[in-house]
Amino acid sequence: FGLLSGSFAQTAYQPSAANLENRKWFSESRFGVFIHWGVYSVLGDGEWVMNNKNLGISEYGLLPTFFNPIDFDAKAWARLFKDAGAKYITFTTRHHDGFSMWDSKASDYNIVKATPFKRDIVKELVSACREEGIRIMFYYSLLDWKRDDYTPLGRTGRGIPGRQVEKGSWDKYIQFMKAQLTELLTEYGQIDGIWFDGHWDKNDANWHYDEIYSLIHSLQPSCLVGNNHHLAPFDGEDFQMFERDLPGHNTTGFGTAADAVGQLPKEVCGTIAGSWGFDIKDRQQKSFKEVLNYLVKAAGYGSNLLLNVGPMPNGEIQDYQQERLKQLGEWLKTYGETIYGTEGGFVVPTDDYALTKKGKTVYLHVLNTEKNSFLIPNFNFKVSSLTSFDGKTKIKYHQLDNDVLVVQLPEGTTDTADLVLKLSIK
Ligand code: JFZ
Repeated sequence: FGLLSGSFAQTAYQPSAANLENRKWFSESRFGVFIHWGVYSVLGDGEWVMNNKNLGISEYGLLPTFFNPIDFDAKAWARLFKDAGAKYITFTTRHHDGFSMWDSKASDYNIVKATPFKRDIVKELVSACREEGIRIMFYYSLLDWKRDDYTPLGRTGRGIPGRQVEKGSWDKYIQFMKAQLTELLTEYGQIDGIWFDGHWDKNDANWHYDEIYSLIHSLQPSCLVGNNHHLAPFDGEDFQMFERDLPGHNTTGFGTAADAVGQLPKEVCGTIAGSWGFDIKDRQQKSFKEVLNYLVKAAGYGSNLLLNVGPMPNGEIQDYQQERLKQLGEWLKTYGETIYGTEGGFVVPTDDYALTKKGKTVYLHVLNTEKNSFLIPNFNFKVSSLTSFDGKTKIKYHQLDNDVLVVQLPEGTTDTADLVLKLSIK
């Protein structure tokens, strides 16, 4: 009877109808753009630079005084994301450095009060994206490297010079987060999700998720709560995220989420560059084929992809990152029906293929065209035809008794970023 404890407690979260409706929208949207942008971007050394380089409170505190992104154009960003085919963005409203990218009443360490720029970036971005029909989610860090009331210190942030610790003030910190979340959820219109991060800094802390999650759901019932804790979903969460990993994989080694793929809508996040925040020695730039495979494999798992850009301190997004987004958008113009609103997860993707499905049509994404024939196990549908994506060319296949589908690629198949085939099933 041990199984009947915990999640079956009377207080278990019951998502509202509006929330369930929004989960459906989220699952169908399949592609969002993640944006890591903050005062750390000035140094061009990733978003962890404060911690990695042990910058003191007063030293790091100089960054806001020269954060002045004169080329920031929210409308240009929103058009770029729209053209990329993204359905939503997730923006870092406050990362681990504790700096708020909006005009926060709860903290003066913010974009309007502490920078020469003085513009509410969250506000500009939200209204520009909304105009393009792109929905908004907010990344919000639970972990804070600056505040005195973030105490006791967690795994990170211990070596930061000048850091004060105000004993016994944890409740004050929780109240502070609630005040900020209330601002974000009352002053910026409809917000479709809050993306928490930093739990892993203090795995055993009492984060008061019951209060925080219910605050969010009471302010905006449709707002989806997710948390990058790398564990099985907690009560009150609406989607499950997988950082730098496809569902069920654990290459980061951060947690046990790999063993705990749940039933909630899924989202995989990853980068175009090697890092999340702008890195001037950016030497791990992904090719179009790599980012496209990411999107296609995520869809093959029944998951969204949240693909990250790290804008520069001048407010522009690096050319090659813009180019990747545009390439995805071009591709999606033709092949969007194989991604948006599809089902995945019925056949586990491999490096060779990923499958998605809509009604009686199964889309076979061939990721490796070097093999001219390959086997797809656990294919439980009876096939009535297999053709090229445009339906014009018939492709050879046969089905074995043990649910193995054998596909034979036509001779002369050349390497494209993703060869898409179409199966009609009975
Ligand atoms: C987190 C952030 O630290 C990172 O800066 C970025 O925002 C990313 C999307 O999320 O990455 C993690 C997550 C987990 C751990 C470390 C970094 N961990 O478990 O140690």
